[in-house]
Amino acid sequence: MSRLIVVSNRVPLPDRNGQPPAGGLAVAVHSALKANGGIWMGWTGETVEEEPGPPTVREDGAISYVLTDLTQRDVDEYYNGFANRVLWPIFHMRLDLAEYARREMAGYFRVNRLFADRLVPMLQPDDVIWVHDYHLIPLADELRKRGVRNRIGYFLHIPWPPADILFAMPIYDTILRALSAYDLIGFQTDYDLENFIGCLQRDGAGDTLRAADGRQVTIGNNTGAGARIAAYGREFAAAAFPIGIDTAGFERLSAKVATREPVQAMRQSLGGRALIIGVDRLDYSKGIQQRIDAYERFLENNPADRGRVTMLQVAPKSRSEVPEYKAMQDAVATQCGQVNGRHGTIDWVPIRYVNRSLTRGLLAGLYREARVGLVTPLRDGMNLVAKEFVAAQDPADPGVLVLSRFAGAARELAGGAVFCNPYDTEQTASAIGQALSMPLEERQRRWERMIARLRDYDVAHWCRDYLGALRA
Ligand code: GDG
Repeated sequence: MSRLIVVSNRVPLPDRNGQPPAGGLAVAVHSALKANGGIWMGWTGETVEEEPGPPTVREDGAISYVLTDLTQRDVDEYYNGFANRVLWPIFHMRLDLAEYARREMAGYFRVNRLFADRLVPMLQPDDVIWVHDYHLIPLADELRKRGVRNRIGYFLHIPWPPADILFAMPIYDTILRALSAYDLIGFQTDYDLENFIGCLQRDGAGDTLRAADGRQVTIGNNTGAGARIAAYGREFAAAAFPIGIDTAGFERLSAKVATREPVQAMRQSLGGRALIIGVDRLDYSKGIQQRIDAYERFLENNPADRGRVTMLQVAPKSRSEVPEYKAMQDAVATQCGQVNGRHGTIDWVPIRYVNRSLTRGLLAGLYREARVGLVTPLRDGMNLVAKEFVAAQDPADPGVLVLSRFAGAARELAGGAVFCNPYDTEQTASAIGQALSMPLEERQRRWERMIARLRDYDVAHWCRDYLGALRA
């Protein structure tokens, strides 16, 4: 079988023993690369003063890791600029936070050209190329301009917005058109796929939108939803591939660490109180502030529960060079302090806030300790925390997932999670109450529905499905 070439902004490098970093995507893609050999290319995460020299290549068996440096200007314009101050907010429907700068747009395309220039000399004619995420949308188009005719697939990890949102972005049409250079575009859910097709239709590409085999374009029911599309003079496929986690691995990990010291210490410190847990990169899309408001409302509405619950919010810093993220960091810290000041007593702290990263093992143990997992993004491509929380539960006494209906994961976890609307403080507060008082039998029934899905469609399955469709 042909080699696989993976391109993403950052590359999860294996450790000295060749083990990929823990985390579903890295493990699954690593094993796909190992199977037929290949390359994983991306940015080192380092910046250099002058134009970056040739990429660093690290060989590990059949896999070559190819890493390129970027200049500070590249990082400011491509990464902190257009990717994280335009594409990220727009795709998460935050028009109010998008900051357009022509210079940054130009930098975004310049770095994509740099990636293309680096990649072309390494390619063999039958290599299959898989590009990841919003940082690299124009890459296939740049490769085509350099004569590359290989199969090229793209997977978008974040949501695709409706036309009225996308069209507010200058050069939205260039972005839309660039995607037609791929052979397969993967989205997290059928809702994203629908939005994407809606954008093509509204952009006038709809005249040529039809199934390539003459059938109507069809979008099905999430997994398996797909369409063949002819637009902008090219034919390509687009489909939903909801990303999973390493379910079995996470189940084992959480059971193992449950008896370890840090998790035991946490249990002891709770003194019998029910734990409510939230885990997110500190990002405005995750609805952390709305969640804390809802928790406070829950405390106000249920005086008897004060002193009987503890919320733990883990929120490692993220993208701290982007102003909106820096501001949010201060806002969340202030908000936690205010809730604790208003409701705390001499022997009870309502919210424990950890503004740094914990180890994966500890997280797995804490999820298992929790009675409620609060996952309340305002918009999220998938949200792996929701899936990890479910996989970490003790089958004999599972906790309850309270999940925003605006997370991609809501598509698969319907029937198991308690849904909430994070914009509705009162409703989210009652969802917390419902989760805390849910009888064991109902908790088990809901959990079994969710875990069955997660075991069946794990990250390895997702990876096979995507690559199967791309190679087909
Ligand atoms: C993007 C899309 C999509 C978090 N805190 C710690 C920690 N984490 C880990 C979680 C989880 C991962 O980070 C976060 O994944 P999410 O899916 O929740 O969110 P994004 O980072 O925004 O990811 C998202 C995803 O891509 C995959 O396609 O689901 O929608 O936005 O695995 O456990 N890990 C450790 N310590 C922490 O403190 N070790």
